[in-house]
Amino acid sequence: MNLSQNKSAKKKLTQENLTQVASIAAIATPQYDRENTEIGIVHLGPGAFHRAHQAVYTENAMNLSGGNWGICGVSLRSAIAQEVLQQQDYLYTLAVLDQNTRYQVIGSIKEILVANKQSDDVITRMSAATTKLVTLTITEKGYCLASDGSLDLNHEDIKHDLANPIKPISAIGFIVESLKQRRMNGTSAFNVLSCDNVSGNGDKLRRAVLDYAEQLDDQLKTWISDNVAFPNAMVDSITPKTENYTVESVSKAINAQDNWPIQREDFSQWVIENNWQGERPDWGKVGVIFTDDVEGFEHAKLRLLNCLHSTLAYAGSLAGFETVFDAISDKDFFQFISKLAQNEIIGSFTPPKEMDVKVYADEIIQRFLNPSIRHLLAQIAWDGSQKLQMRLLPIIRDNIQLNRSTKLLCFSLASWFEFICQAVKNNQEIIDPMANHFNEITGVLSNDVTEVVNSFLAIESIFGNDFVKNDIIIKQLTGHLKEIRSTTKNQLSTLIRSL
Ligand code: CS2
Repeated sequence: MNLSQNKSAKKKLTQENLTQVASIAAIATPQYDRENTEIGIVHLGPGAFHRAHQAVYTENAMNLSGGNWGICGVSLRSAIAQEVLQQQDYLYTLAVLDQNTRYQVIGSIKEILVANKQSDDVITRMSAATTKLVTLTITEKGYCLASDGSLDLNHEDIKHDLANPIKPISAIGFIVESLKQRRMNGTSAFNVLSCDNVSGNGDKLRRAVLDYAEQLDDQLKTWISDNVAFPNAMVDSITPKTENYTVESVSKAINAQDNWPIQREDFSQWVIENNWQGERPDWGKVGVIFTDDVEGFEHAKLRLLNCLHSTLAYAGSLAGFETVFDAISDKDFFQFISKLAQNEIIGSFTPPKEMDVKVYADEIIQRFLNPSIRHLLAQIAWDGSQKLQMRLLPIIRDNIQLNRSTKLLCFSLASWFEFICQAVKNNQEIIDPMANHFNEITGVLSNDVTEVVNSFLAIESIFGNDFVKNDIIIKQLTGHLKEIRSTTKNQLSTLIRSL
């Protein structure tokens, strides 16, 4: 999205112009007294997904039941969201893309702070007694974990924060510093709710927070452990990034200039582990599921939706497709994706008892076929080194354990290898925290597929140390990589058909 192009003669979407927008019958607007609503939630990472998902559930809960659940979004690095949204009183439009597009102006975000410029303000906000809940979408890499699940004490951000705990830059550093302040001030703790596509996200975050606190103060660690809940949660809604056409079409529909609307599909799901006490918005009344078995939901979502997504992203990009819709509309890709789901993913995990997992998988593939959504494969391809650890590698491991086939899963992994190799060869930008590493590993430019596979599998922070010793996996990966390399872009569908 090029924000500088969005100059228009229209009035801006602001609190003042909200009545005018609300007069357009088809546009939903906040129904609660927004100006007198206090901030009760601090959200770390107020990107598109947060604004399309948790902020919307909170908006709907306040529309229904009120409450002081305004959100303070904390951008950890970039100031863009603050710059753009401040000018529109933090209001923005959600465009729900289905057969007909539905629009809702969201008012739940009331403030955005930028952590690397306003760290004191962030800690003040997080320590305030009015803040009851801290939620996060910081992506996989934000958890700063080592491959054994502990906090990576060698991570640059963590090293920085441990040396400067009152001026942190990482989400973990902010959480611990503000809990420390609350404890000192006699303010009760907040609960922490992770909303990332990370399996066991609450448990992983808890571990990271406690490991960090332990480095500073054992008593603080114990206090956090006794007082803070970190429920696990599964989140789902396909949210393609905002494009210039989104800005134009939304501004036209609401007859006011919205410089950063958000688009997403109609389907949305949020399942939260029911293991916490304390106040929260009336989410249960607006569709959030509270359950004891969040793991089954998490597995189903990460292994079906996200794994299939990444497979489409890498294999689909190699075949020259641009969007999820384009790739899944190809009949060979459709069949391959369905086969991968049925033969190798379903059966690798225990789904929740209320879920018919075959129907769930079919519904996901139907969601990919939504013609109103232009979800770029390039967007999904970001951060593969982190994402695949959550959505692909655990399935391969479980299938090995269960003596099940890993052939198609290895095709997906080999597609990622080739995707990275081609990017390095062609000097294209790789959006991944390990991009520098990929540019440096020797095997990446090799014509010998065995060398390529071994160089990737040797990256312990991604693959641990089991894959590199597994001859069957190595054979499948080298075999697929060879096939991919001896196939032209246009023939990749034919190759996929033969799998
Ligand atoms: C996607 C997800 O970008 C990606 O990696 O797989 O963002 C996906 O769209 C969401 O998890 C859907 O809930």
